[in-house]
Amino acid sequence: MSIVGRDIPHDSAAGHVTGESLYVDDISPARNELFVDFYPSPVSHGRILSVDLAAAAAVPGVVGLYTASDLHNNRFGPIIGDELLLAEETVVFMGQPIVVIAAETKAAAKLARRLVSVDIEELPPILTIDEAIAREEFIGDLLVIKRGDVEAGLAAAAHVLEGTFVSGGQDHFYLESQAAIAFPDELGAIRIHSSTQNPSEVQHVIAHLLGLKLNQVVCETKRMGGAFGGKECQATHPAAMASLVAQKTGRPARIVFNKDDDMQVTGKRHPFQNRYKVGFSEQGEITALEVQMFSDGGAYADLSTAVMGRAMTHVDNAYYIPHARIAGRVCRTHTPPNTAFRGFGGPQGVATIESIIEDIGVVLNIDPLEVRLRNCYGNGERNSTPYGQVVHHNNLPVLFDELTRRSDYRTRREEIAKFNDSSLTHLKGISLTAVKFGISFNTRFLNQANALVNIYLDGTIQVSTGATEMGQGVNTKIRQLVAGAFGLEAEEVLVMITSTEKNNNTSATAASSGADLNGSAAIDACNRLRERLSGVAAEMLADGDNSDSEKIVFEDGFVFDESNDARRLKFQEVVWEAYLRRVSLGEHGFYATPGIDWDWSTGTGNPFRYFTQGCAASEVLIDRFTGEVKVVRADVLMDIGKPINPGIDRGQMTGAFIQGVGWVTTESLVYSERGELLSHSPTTYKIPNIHDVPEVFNVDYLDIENPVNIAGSKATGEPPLLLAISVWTAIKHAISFTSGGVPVQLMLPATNEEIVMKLAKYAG
Ligand code: LUZ
Ligand code: MOS
Repeated sequence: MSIVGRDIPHDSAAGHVTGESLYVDDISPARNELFVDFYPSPVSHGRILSVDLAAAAAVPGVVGLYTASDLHNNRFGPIIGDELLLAEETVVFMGQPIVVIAAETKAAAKLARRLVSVDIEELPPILTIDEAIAREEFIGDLLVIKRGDVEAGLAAAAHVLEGTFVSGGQDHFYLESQAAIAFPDELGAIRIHSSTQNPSEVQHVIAHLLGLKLNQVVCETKRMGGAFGGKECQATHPAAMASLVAQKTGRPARIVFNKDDDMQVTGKRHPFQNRYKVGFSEQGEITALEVQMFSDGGAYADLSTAVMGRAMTHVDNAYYIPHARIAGRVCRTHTPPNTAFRGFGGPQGVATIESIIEDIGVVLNIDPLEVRLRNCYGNGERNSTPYGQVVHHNNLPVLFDELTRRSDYRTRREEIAKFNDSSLTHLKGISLTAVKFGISFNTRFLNQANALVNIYLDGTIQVSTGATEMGQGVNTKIRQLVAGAFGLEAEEVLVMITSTEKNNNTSATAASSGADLNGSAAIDACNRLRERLSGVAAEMLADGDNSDSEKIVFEDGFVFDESNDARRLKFQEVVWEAYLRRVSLGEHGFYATPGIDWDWSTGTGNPFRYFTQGCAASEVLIDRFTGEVKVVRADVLMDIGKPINPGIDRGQMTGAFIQGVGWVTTESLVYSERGELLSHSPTTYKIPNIHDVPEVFNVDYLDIENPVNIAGSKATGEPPLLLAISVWTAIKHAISFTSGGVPVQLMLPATNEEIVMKLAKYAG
């Protein structure tokens, strides 16, 4: 049986548990190494009048203090290039770095940070989406996707519902904070080890800011202790600070953000405010949808316009909408630039339509599941998205049907109505929602990857790709794919450290596409190696006769002719013979996702290679007096193709769902009126723990081959997070028992406080 599709353990599972796995801050200190810290802006918006570094410079052990003028370039950014590494005349968010500090010890750096004196004239900050809209402070262009005639669709509808969906941000809360260590190399070069999803971008940004050529900067990434999108772009800042110090001092320099700094100065998931008008029939069939989406981009563009694009292409979710106008605008505020976060705008789009559907159910007094089924994308008809991509191989109808049955949804919904009638202390709610997540970067050129596969003389293999391991198991999947290509056990293959030295111009490990892209590139290399080895093996097996390399198979560590498997060569023997014959045992592979295109000038295209789909049914129990929520049961069912490693995908489904539960319930970012993040540690920012895992939690997948992706698999990193929206809609369902037939306007996250306030409001 092939190693592909088998449940082997994560290649670092043991190391994660024993502590042997190395993270950036575990790398033994180099002789001469410096600690790097920075002075953060104490205000959200202001004009810098003067910077006085004398007192900080006098601290024993302080080696250097650097400001914007010490950089070759200060301006960068992944899409728009509007970002400054170090503030110049103005500061635009609280925590914005102004001075980089290099010191012999952490204590000296800390003291210097206290003694830096920056005189700032405080200016009024824009801290909310509403203020930004009022002042017309936007980032990028107005984005529009439209189909059909929305006005006519609304006019013809039996019902029109208007409302606003509001969601808050979310901190990535990776266990390993942002971290990097920079080593000066000969001839001005820099070698950097960074906790980044995007080594090539770290390379690019450092070269640009320090005035180096790209070939003078090498970025390596062994692994991250979680990332979740937070290290797709924002790992560059600490890496650049450490590199600046390495360049200026000629000494190794390490920076590791502490948790409070990390939470206060890095961007989050984008808050959204989506204003909508939806038209629907008496039976709940959606005829038209108009949505104006606003996101809080923070002070700089970062990836905000791409995040908005994904939000806009996901607001349809599982549902066919004949007439649609979807507009998106990124607002500029004086908060840290918001960034990629697992789902990348998708959750904010999907939550909007799922909320709308919940409300349609309330207005029509029917089960929202009936509304979902009535509007679900079809097969062969009613299956084109508002942006024109057809949903092929649509498994949503099967998923809805199967999960409704497996979760016993209908019976439980009836029981919940009875329970709510009789309980004076508690309310229950249940909801079954779906996800259809588009797989591919919505920026076309990012959908490429390369790989290096080297076979050694003992028959073992090293593979290197641009994929970065953040705990998600991409290395294990690539290991299985490569081992499978040669009929070997996983142990014969090692996935090596990610480095820009081996794989050039790589994309971030992001958009759930790490294994798809890099696994495909690795297999491309393996295919050519196998062809060459087949030629050698055919000659070895032919004993002077004509050889047929087409018939050579690699299985269980052996190489043989499928028409005559009596004679089997050990893989290692063939490798050795190839070496003696001077046949190359190394190969470079490449993959570019075919068939994708996108055009913002029309808001149309086929941005996604395929869709990962799923459904979840969640039941909540709410304490009427405290607003406390418990998810008592959740059932998750997904189409994830043929998993390369079912256990790892199950882990992704489980973890993403729970991370989503945090987003929709407890993870509330609280700011002061000056824009200071007050909830910047685990004591004030509540992520889910083991007690928040549903008592009954069924996670499963349909075993359906995906014809358009590597080994028939589908991406699983982000899509399951969006299924936690069923917990939030279940809360809406519970509260709707008290709202007297009126749709429940609920903030996301639905914190205990939010729930209590809504219950109080409806109680009068
Ligand atoms: N990053 C990106 C992403 O640059 N483009 C995307 O479409 C995307 N999607 C999800 C996560 N990261
Ligand atoms: Mo991402 S949100 O870095 O896939």
